[in-house]
Amino acid sequence: MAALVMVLNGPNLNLLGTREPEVYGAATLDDIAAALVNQGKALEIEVDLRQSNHEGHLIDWLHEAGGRGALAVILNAGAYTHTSIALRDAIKAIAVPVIEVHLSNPAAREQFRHRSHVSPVAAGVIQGFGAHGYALALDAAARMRQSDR
Ligand code: CA2
Repeated sequence: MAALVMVLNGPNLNLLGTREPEVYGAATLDDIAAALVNQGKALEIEVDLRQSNHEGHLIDWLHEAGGRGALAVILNAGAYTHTSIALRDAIKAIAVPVIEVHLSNPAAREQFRHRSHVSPVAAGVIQGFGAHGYALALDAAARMRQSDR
């Protein structure tokens, strides 16, 4: 059975590819999803990509990933990264490694983006590589599975 990786995206990421391409790139979330599904086939990983503008949806999906025994969650929590203790608690509550991804490099941006509530409970962080960061994260998830064997 193929391992499951859930790719969860937070607020405003539905707008990817339509505004601020100089910051977030030209790829849409559909482009990213198609590339990840394709990459996942080669790795025997089922990729389930979702986006919500609502914090509670992201929390429910993290719980779902835990319940389904996902191999990993790739999480770009958008601005909730910098504000949400509830997301941090949800990540801590599940026995699934969470790989934090950001398209931009928040550390090189405004001060309020420097704090992440996700990073201290994440398995690792990939930021600043645009849409390619998701591919790097899926590769990292696949390598986690190999190191379990
Ligand atoms: O760089 C990232 O991936 C971020 O998670 C993106 C968030 C931002 O608040 C984080 O600090 C870093 C914002 C996502 C907004 O997405 C848009 C996409 C296109 C146009 C406008 C917003």
